[in-house]
Amino acid sequence: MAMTAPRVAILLGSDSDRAAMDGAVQVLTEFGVDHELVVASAHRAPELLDRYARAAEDRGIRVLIAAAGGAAHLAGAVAARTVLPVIGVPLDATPLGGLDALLATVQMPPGIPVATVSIGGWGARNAALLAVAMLGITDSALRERLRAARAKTAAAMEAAAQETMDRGTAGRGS
Ligand code: RP5
Repeated sequence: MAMTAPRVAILLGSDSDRAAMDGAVQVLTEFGVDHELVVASAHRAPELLDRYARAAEDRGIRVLIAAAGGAAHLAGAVAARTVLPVIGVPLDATPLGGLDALLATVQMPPGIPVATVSIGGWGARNAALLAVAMLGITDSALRERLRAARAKTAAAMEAAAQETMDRGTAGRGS
């Protein structure tokens, strides 16, 4: 673990969660947001997780993304140890398809919140986009990059819809 930290940390419950979080790494990289990825299981390495979560703020981390499958207490365990915002990504790692992790992550009792996103790859991307939006509160350049990315997506959809309508008009003839 580096002494000076990036702004976003992605915590994984297991090394086997790595591929599921590729989308988060991709989004953060696209937005130029420095990040680190750490495997720190809440139940298999509780002391590592404890040290990591408690040190995060002083190291300069501003948002934590915690991804885990099964009885996914990782995000809640992290949130209990820091006042930084924690985004939980429930992963599909068991025959229950991620519903187990979703319920474990989203159903935090009042007092210690976890911002829970959708299961698996969708959640991975959305967690990173939410982290970008959170950092954008104080980083106006990043906020503008997020605005531009959304405008680009909307413009691409407008163009595709227009093309479909044009094709339909051409198909009907005059
Ligand atoms: C959870 O159990 C991890 O987050 C992972 O999704 C799941 C399986 O972990 P491994 O047995 O593959 O290490 O703690």
